[in-house]
Amino acid sequence: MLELIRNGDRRLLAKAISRIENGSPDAVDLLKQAFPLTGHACVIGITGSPGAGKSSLVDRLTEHVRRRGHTVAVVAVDPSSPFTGGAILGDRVRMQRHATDPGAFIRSMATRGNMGGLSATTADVVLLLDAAGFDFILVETVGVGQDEVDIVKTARICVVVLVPGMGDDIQAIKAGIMEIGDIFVINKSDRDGVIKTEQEIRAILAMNTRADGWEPPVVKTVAIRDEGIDSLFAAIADLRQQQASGRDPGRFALPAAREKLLQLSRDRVFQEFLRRTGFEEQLDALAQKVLDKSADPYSIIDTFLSKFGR
Ligand SMILES: Nc1nc2c(ncn2[C@@H]2O[C@H](COP(=O)(O)OP(=O)(O)O)[C@@H](O)[C@H]2O)c(=O)[nH]1
Ligand SMILES: [Mg+2]
Repeated sequence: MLELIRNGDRRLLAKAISRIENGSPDAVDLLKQAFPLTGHACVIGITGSPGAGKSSLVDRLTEHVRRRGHTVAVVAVDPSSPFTGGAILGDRVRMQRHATDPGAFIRSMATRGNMGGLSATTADVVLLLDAAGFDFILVETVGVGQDEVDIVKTARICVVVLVPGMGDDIQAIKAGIMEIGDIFVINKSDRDGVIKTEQEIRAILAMNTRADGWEPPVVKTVAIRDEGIDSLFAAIADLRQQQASGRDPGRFALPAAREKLLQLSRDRVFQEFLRRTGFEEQLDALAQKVLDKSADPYSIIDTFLSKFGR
């Protein structure tokens, strides 16, 4: 299957991604095979508030990267994204043109029902896309919530998209998102307040220096007019070059690998617990006992854990 995917079978790729999303057991085998083949792709996370213009930028970047002859995969984890059907028709039509391009692959993630959590699933999908041979992988996420931050941390380069006149928003998101941004974009720079927003961003950035010496640039874009995309791409290229020469795997690589192992062990031990003890089948009866107060939940778990340990 992996061989065919690497040879460009997009339908099979889409199917494999669904299997990863559904937590299907054969997905694990595929990921095992895919893992040694990863490391080629430039994985870029693009995050920011809903409506900031992430999808528009992703669309322009896709175009830009394709023009340079690179292949690109887009993963949208934004429930309001055009790819997931949440946006206006015009946006969806606009992205459609990439659908017929064999060098571009666009996929939206199901935001519910992922076994091991959304960020873990997204990381596995990115792993597969990397092994599939894409030069660039763009991951669009809404910049709210821990899941989103975790997703972006699996990217090698993080682009934070802001818009003019969002002073309060910057304050609100700076705790989570500002520290993970490698490149800041002020999109909708056709609007008022660009200078003030840039000052605000720079003020926040000035408060901490990074261990890797990188100084996050602030790039102004107007996605709807295709303005500033060259500068954004140049900033990405700069950071890539620094990363390549430094041989460092990224600020979040080690914590992400640790988290991955913890997550997998939690999932696997839990699955094994359910399988060995028959806990799930008895769940209703047990819940009733708790309601009747004929048993407390702690003692119930103790009983099952002792079964599990034998
Ligand atoms: N004025 C202006 N509108 C923009 C710009 N970029 C995107 N938009 C519009 O902003 C809206 C939200 O864009 P979208 O890309 O869907 O944002 P997302 O939710 O962050 O993915 C759409 O109506 C876009 O056409 C821009 O640079 N200037
Ligand atoms: Mg979007």
